[in-house]
Amino acid sequence: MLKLNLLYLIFFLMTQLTPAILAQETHEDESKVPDYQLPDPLITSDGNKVTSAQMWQEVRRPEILQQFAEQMYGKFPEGSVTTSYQMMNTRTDALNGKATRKEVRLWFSNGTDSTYMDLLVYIPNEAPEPVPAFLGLSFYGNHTISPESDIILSEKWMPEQADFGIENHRATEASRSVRVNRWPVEKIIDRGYALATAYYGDLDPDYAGDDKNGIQPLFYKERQTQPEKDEWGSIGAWAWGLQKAMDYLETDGQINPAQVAVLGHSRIGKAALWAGASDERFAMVISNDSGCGGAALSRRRFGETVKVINTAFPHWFNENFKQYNNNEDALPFDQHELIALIAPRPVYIASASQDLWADPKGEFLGGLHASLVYELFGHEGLAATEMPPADQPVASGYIGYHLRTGKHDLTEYDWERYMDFADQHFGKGSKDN
Ligand code: GTR
Repeated sequence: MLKLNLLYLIFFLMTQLTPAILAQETHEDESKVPDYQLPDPLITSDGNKVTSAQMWQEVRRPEILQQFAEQMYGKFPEGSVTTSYQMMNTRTDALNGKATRKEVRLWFSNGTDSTYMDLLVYIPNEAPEPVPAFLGLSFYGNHTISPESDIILSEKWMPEQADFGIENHRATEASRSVRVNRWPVEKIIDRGYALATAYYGDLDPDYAGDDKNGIQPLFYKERQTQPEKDEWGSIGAWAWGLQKAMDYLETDGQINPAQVAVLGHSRIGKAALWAGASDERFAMVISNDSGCGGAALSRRRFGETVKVINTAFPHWFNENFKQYNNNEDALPFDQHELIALIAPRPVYIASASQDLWADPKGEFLGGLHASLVYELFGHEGLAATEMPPADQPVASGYIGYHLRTGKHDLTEYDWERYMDFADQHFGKGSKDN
């Protein structure tokens, strides 16, 4: 008993003190940003200058992609995991008749074990089909993002959150619709877009120290108990799930698979960027407050740093990434090159003024320094060289950016900008504008 109490005390102190210790190591003070030199996306690993879009696509892009996979997000493992689709529910009268709503269960199986991800899809009834779509994962499940109360209640593990009706790590009826503020479903439908979403914990529950849950074990080779040093962590698993959702959308018929924008907030924004960088089927990528390990430059060491993120969330990136703790200058890349991997497809990066932990300026610079790759394709990247004032989006080029006034969140203001950007690039006039 005494031993158990002692263990509990150690655990308690670690969880309480670690963030405090880490916070002391960080700063949110522009004058403390060190001098740094960013790797040049347009110099190949054997020192040649990239001079054309073709050379970028054929030589340089694959090099950078491989480095991000091996050194940071982890390689997607090869293996014979198959996917099958089970249509759980369909309604054509969702949202008072405005939308068709489908719940599709994607079963992943290696022949012995299986697991699933529930994809919730809303499609506008009045827009000409096939429609463009937004695809993104949520933090608390499909039943939280919609005002409708007949959506499958997730049975998967969730982080405790009393305010959201989560008890013993499971959602309850009280969890329904608690996240509608982040998902303006009806507005998205009114503007002629479909929305597809799934719970990120269906792919990998977001906690460290257990390598037996989520989808990774389906890929383990005999006697393997955890991903290899260069294989995927949780962010890789979430990105993989987005790719599987895309596989489904390609078969749906009501959705235009050539116009799918992948979007994510915060840690899921990191996953959306990685999904869009590694899978060229995503026609647009949207990073909302993705910060460290997302759109923000690591070498600035402003707010959250590589060491801090790897310590607080050791399961997000691969093992190799830990060698860059307090060693950012040794990274073979920086996050501007993650954004460059998305070129020439449009990408939108958003920050929030009070979200200094995510380093808004570092996120802006991530976009700015990706611009020269867009220019190779004859596109303007970010249409500003200085960070714009709050609430003044810069979105005329292929890299959009805004700094929203307020805190770390995904708001209606953000969504409106993303829909404007999608209107612009998907060439659609929505019904009401
Ligand atoms: C924070 C983490 C960030 C960001 C955020 C979130 O604790 O430090 O990197 O991912 O969580 O996902 O809300």
